Amino acid sequence: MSAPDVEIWQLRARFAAALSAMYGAEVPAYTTLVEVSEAVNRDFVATHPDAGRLGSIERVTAERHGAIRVGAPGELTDVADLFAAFGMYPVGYYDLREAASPVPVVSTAFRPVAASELARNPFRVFTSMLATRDGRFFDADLRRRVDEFLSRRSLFNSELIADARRIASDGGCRADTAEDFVARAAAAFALSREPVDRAWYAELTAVSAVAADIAGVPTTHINHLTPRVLDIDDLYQRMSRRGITMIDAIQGPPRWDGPDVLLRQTSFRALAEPRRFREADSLVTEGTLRVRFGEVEARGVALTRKGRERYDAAMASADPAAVWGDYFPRSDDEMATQGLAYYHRGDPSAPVVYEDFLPTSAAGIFRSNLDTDTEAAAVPDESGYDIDWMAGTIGRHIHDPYDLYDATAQEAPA
Ligand code: OOG
Ligand code: NI
Repeated sequence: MSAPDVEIWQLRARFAAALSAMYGAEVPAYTTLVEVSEAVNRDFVATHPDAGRLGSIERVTAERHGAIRVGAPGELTDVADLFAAFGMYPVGYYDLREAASPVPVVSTAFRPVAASELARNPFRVFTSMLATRDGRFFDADLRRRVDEFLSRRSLFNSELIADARRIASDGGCRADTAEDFVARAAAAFALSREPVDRAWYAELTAVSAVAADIAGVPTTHINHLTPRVLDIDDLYQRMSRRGITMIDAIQGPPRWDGPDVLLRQTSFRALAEPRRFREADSLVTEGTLRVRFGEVEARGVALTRKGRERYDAAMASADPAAVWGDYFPRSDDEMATQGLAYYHRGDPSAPVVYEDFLPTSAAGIFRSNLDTDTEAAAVPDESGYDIDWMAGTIGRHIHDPYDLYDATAQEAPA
């Protein structure tokens, strides 16, 4: 085809906006969170002359990440094909089964990989797949029944995926098809009105609330959509003052007066949402589920491998805030000199922003919003899940975040 009217990045921006509008209609507390985030950012910019050091206020205000969860390898492959039409590619492999309190999923994040694309629109989606092959969480009988349930559903229709593949290879689409394509893509993540099978959902919940959220229902949905703020401590206090109960702590590095690194996140639990249930006698009743929540994040400078080792060591301390200054210098100059963080062309006034996630925070965010824990059985893990398994399954290279930061650091700021 001739040059597309609507480019991939414009489709990505529209997709992010469509999901935001849809999620706001589904979860009203999200709209409150976005409003408070915008107020925090406005006030921060007004009082901090260097507020733009981690990104323009336009980018930060428009910035969101989403989280979705799927059940089967084929579903993950469809997600990869769909997101490629928005210029979002898999970056990083996160194994949340390895967390101190395990969650039975393996994950990646779909996002733009080039700094210039991130600058145009940085939308990213943390995507998790249920680890049904891992015998520590699913015995053979349950695994068989979950896989059978999953094989009967179809999260994305084949026309949508075929259109996505075409758009990805054409680098965009015609103006008259863009709106419809974005609307159909967003609709695939809407909360289903189909009744939930009460007994099946309850059986899965007993094993893992995440398993129920993923495989207890016939479709997938946005689990959360996260705005970015420039001062997450301020956000936390403002939300608490509005009577919204936040989780106990901000996840990730502590607040301090030196350069912010990586990612700090916090969340609140969404209110019960109305859902319809199919009971044992086939009657449909009204009920509620509390699964979805609101999350917010603040991003800092990306750490090098050496910086990340420091980070992990500091976080392993009983009180990271108390010892942070023993691990990290107080200025970007020193961070750059010691090779702890990425800066564009070595210029300490030009941090490279961290664009990825943190497995410990991710596991913490997952779990803080669940009612029940998952017990892992003491059997060997024979699932074979790892980054190579995932890459082979979806038929795509999974980018190493460090390779991307190395490349970005060679470039002038976008
Ligand atoms: C994903 C949790 C991970 C984050 O921001 O670390 C995540 C989920 O709950 O599905 O979104
Ligand atoms: Ni998240």
